Amino acid sequence: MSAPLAERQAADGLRHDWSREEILELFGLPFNDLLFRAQQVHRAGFDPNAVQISTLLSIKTGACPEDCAYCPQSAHYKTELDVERLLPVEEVVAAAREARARGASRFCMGAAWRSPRDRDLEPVLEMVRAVKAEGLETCLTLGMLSEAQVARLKAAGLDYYNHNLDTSPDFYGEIISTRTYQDRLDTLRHVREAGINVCAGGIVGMGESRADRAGLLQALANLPRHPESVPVNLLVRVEGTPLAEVEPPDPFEFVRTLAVARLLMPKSYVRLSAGRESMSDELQALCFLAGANSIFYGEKLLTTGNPDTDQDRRLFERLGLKPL
Ligand code: SAM
Ligand code: DTB
Ligand code: SF4
Repeated sequence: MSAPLAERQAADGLRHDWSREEILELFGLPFNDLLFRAQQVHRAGFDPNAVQISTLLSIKTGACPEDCAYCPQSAHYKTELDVERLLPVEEVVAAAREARARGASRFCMGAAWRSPRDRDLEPVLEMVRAVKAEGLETCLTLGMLSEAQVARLKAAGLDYYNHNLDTSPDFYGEIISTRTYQDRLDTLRHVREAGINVCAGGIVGMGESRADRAGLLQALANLPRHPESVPVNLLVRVEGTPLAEVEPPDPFEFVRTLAVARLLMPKSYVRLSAGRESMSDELQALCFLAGANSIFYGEKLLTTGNPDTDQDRRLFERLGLKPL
């Protein structure tokens, strides 16, 4: 029998009982105070100059039945996107080898599904086994999963599963109508209970309020266990999606979100995720100072652009960062 919630929460020595007000207080600190605190917590848990790097590949692109308002892959919106069926395993392995040669330690494969059909899962499991055999950690993001599907992923040796809460429970209905917040929490629970590492985060810049950003971080930090990896994406505004014209947030607000994520989840890798292409090197340096310690590396995210690897290598050199 599993322990009562309170005991499980105490067991890892981390807090899982953050109130919205406490989180908003952190958001409201003077910028220098917030960054100083976040950097202190970061140093207590991590090598401050090491950044984990993962490479992404879209293994099935577009024609997704969900209506996520930010997403170029939703079939509900008319975006310029080449729809692609599930890639052959050999093509995925070739991309993984290239990613490893460039220095990535984890390979993340994403599919534009609401949830995988059981018959689609077998080739994906083969990808996991083959990518692992190349000496890389594996991560998948395939949408919603049942317990039985999660068990199959675990048996194939999957290291991480990415599934985002995206925003606060309050703002969520403005962004997605085809699946509920609870559906997402259920998938995260299945992944956690199967013993697969959890990667869960969200998006900043969708027109949400600071209270919504706090609400997203509250939902993540108050999970029974913190996700091992917390991607914080800056919205990539894609023409044809309902959010194409939304006003970008103040860049310092994005940095604050990373810093508060670091304070709430001191042992998690906080990923400076989508949106780096539109950021200056100076802004990215502030993100690392705020406690971000992982990125996506490689010229493409799933369907949109990411900085050139040469540019990232130079940035790491200039900042004295070492890739993990
Ligand atoms: N279909 C699966 C799902 O939704 O879980 C997996 C792929 S989906 C593209 C993975 C995540 O990418 C989304 O949850 C969202 O947080 C992020 N994402 C998608 N489009 C984005 C955009 N335009 N800007 C920033 N992040 C985005
Ligand atoms: C996550 O939080 N961000 C990544 C990964 N998890 C799968 C995806 C970002 C996608 C950005 C839009 C695109 O390239 O299609
Ligand atoms: Fe589909 Fe995932 Fe895009 Fe939502 S975020 S439309 S589920 S691919």
